[in-house]
Amino acid sequence: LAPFAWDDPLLFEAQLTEDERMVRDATQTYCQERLMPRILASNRHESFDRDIMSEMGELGFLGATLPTEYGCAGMSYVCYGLVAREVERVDSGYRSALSVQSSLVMYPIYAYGSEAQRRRYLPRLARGEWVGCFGLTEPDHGSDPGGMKTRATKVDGGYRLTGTKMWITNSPIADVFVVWGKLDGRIRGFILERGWKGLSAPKIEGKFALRASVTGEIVMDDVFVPEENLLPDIAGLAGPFGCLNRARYGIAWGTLGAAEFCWHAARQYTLDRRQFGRPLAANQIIQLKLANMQTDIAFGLQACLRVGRMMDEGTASPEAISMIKRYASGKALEIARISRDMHGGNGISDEFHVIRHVMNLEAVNTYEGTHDIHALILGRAQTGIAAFAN
Ligand code: TGC
Ligand code: FAD
Repeated sequence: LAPFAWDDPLLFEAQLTEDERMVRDATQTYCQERLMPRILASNRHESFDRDIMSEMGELGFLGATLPTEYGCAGMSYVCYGLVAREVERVDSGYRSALSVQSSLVMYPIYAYGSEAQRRRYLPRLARGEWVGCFGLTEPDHGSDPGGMKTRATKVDGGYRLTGTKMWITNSPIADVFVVWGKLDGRIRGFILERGWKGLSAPKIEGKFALRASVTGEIVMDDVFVPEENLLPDIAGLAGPFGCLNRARYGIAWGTLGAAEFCWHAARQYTLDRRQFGRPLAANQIIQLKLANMQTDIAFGLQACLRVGRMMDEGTASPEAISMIKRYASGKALEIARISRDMHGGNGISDEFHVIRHVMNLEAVNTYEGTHDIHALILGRAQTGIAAFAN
């Protein structure tokens, strides 16, 4: 019989191509050598290191699935997932920066933008020279973005945009803002740039999650947006949701990276720590927890890889993506909380890193569609009844 690898029980590795393993290994080296040493201080002091965007740009992580003619790496969705997993193994905040820039800013400019918009923005965003943000959520409209109040009105040469976006990753440091607002009752996408009159992005202070990621508002007070900065090829909620599909896919992979960190930490800690004269890992209740973590992560990785292959062949549905986003982020939060408990008092110290993952994963379960909203998306798809509608 074949041997059992405790850390790869379903032989996930063997299902990757050599190129995919190379991308994963290079990412892992960068993340462990360059990101891991910075995270403790960044999280403690609630600061995002802007250099990380340039470093990720240099490595080809930003807009990685977009074509090389715009300065992007032209990677597969499976490779993008493998990158997200390694980045979030360190911190969900760093993966947030990657997801927003790639799936929520570069993707809509590529998919819905004019050729001139692609040429102006994509190469700079790919290099990390410019940072982008994505404004959909508003103070009064989170799970129901269709109710947004942000309004555009047509004026000579362009539009005037007024409204407020809330909980926007990277807005305080953004150079480019992809913002969604209603024009004649239809949702449209606009590309705004830092420094425009009437545009500001105050930081939201005091977050207990994603402290190494900067979050803010976007306040638009009658901002003039030239005609050429409207995304021409999309109208309706399908615009922002087309971007969210890709970001949610990356989150599923990423959260399993965070979960793997917490599982491995729990295993090592309980092997090393002795109570009642023997390792904690010698107790049945501890082994049960480790077995659950191992199983949930192994199943989750299989599902992510499957959906990644479907993304690459063009057969992944939004519902399949909802399923893995919900499963992976929910399981990762559960695993992080249990790992925290298994570390005893040390579990609340940031030096063991697990409590940081617990706090981050609380937010990851809320953004990009909450855990329950994804259940309702799946419920609607199998019953034909929208539980969230009037
Ligand atoms: P609904 O009637 O379902 O759909 C309206 C229109 O949108 C289309 N559509 C999609 N298109 C592509 N992909 C999808 N996943 C789509 N889902 C819906 C749909 O076909 C329809 O098109 P059309 O042409 O007929 O108009 O709309 P609804 O308002 O009933 O939707 C309800 C619900 C719950 C599904 C939806 O609103 C939802 O998913 N809410 C969650 C909101 C959310 O995810 N916000 C994310 C904000 S961004 C963020 O959190 C970034 S964090 C990033 C980080 O830091 O990593
Ligand atoms: P609500 O929609 O008010 O939900 C509150 C609770 O009610 C949740 O438990 C939800 O599941 C539940 N609920 C809502 N509707 C229903 C229903 N019909 N049936 C049953 N339960 C329901 N947004 C952006 O646009 N861009 C970003 O870059 C971005 N970054 C973010 C970064 C962080 C750190 C955070 C925390 C959020 C970010 N968001 C961003 C916003 C995020 O997408 C929203 O917080 C999320 O969509 C939930 O919306 P809400 O906070 O308004 O919660």
